[in-house]
This record gives sequence, C-alpha cells and structure tokens, in this order.
Amino acid sequence: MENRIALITGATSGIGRATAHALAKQGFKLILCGRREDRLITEKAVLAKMTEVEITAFDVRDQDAVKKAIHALPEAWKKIDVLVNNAGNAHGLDPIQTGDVRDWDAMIDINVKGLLYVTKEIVPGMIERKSGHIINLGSIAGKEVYPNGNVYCASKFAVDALTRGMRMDLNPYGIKVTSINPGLVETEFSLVRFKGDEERASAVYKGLDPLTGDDIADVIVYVLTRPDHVVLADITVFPKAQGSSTLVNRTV
Ligand code: NDP
Ligand code: 8X3
Repeated sequence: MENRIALITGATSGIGRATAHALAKQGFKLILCGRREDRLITEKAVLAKMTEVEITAFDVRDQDAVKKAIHALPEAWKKIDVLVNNAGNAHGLDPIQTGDVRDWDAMIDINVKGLLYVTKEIVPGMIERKSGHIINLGSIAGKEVYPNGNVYCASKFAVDALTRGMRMDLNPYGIKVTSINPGLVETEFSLVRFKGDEERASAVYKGLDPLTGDDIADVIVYVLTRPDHVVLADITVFPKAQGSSTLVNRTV
C-alpha cells in the first residue's frame, strides 16, 4: 500500500484533477493546489473516501503566497515525496506582432516562474531526505514550435530546459525528475487559451479522438510506480490522430 505524499499543482481541472484521482486510487496521500478553492473543497470531499487529502489555494505567480502555503502545511504533510508541477495554461494564440503583453506575462509567470517558485519550496526537503520525484508537465509545444504558439512554446521550451537542468542538479541527492509532454488533451486548456470562447475551444478537438486527463494521469501513475532505480526521464504522448504539433489527422 502506497503511503507517499504527492503535491499536485493545478488539481482543480484537467490533467491535475485526473492525476489526483489516479494517485488516490494508488493510495498516495494528496496535497491539492489551485486558485479555485471551491473546486479544491469539492475534490477533497470526493477523494477523502479513498485517501488522506490536504488542500491549499494559492496563485503560483505569487512567490510569497507559494512560500506561505507550503510553510503552513501541517507538520505531517511536510515530507513531500512527489511534486507534480502541472499548473499552467496557454493564453491566446496570436502571431508575435499582435500578441497581448498580458498573455505573455501570464504564460511566463505561471508556466515558468510559478513552476520555479513551487519547486524552490519543496526541493530542500527532498534534498534533506535524499529522495523525491518531480514530474514537470511540459508539452509537445516545448519540443516543436508551431505558428502563433510563440510565447506558449517558449514557456514550455523553458520547462524542458528546467527539467533537464533539475535532473542534473538534483542527481547527487537521489531525486528523480521526469517530464511529460502531451499533445492534444481535451481539458479546460483551450477554453482558457481562447478566453471562454467555447466554439473555438471545441474546434481544436473536432474530428479526432483527443487524449483525456485520465490518459496522462495513467502515464503519471506508471512513472511513479517503477522500481526505485528507474527514471522515465522524458515522455511525449500523442493521441493516435496526431503526428506532430502541426500534423493532425481529422475525419471531419
Ligand atoms: P486546465 O486548464 O484544465 O488546468 C490548468 C490547471 O492549472 C488548473 O487546475 C488551474 O487551476 C491551474 N492554474 C492555472 N493558472 C494557475 C495559477 N496562476 N496559479 C495556480 N494554478 C493555476 O489545463 P490542463 O489540465 O490541460 O493543463 C495542465 C498542464 O498540462 C499545463 O501545464 C499545460 O500547459 C499542460 N499541457 C496541456 C495540454 C493540453 O492539450 N491540454 C498538452 C500539453 C501540456 P486554477 O484555475 O484553479 O488556479
Ligand atoms: C498543449 C498542446 O499543441 O495546444 O500544450 O500546444 S498544444
């Protein structure tokens, strides 16, 4: 029976929420994070039937809030074994010449700096205990640039570089670092990217069978249940219909 503690950022939706459910089934104790506290409360009520759950609401952009939230965790929850750096989104899909600076700031601040702020609070404990596993949600957008993806792709290329750098720097301490790089996953991702435009968001997945949050959660469970000496360093996951960032076989 698992008794590791996993902290998941962005657990209120999509991949993070699915990961929380999958890890609860494996018996992981969970710390769920996100800004929408109402959703965290709902998730806790559901998952508490399977495992122990702690919730903490903060914006990953706010370094003080991140620090306070992690420091305020009850003593029994401070030995975090697994960090799933999942919080993130795309904001907008515009050519560089017309991109909105507020979207650029959001993507750099959340996807890159937010990931760093959370990692900074959790890594010292892992170093002290000489164990731990960090899983960063990258993207195919962090492997291949696509038209109008500019800043989102840059943020995920940064995640890719950070993942590789973390794996090197944390190597002396026995800390495992994995990146998971999905292609098209149907979550609230496109709704956020297109600022609530449901028609535009659903068109992204039209004519194909996209990945679901559960598909990625399944990979995360696999990554976390390998023998201690095995690290799955870098995993790209596509739906069958996808051949690259820009090549998708649609039936309609
Ligand atoms: P969702 O929009 O469904 O979920 C995003 C999650 O991130 C939410 O739980 C949200 O919580 C959280 N989040 C966003 N901004 C912040 C913030 N400022 N502070 C704290 N939490 C935040 O998208 P996905 O589940 O699809 O995305 C999860 C990760 O997977 C992201 O890093 C994304 O880039 C990556 N990814 C997604 C793909 C896809 O096609 N869907 C493909 C490849 C990678 P809340 O709003 O409550 O704060
Ligand atoms: C999300 C996948 O292709 O929309 O990271 O950028 S994509």
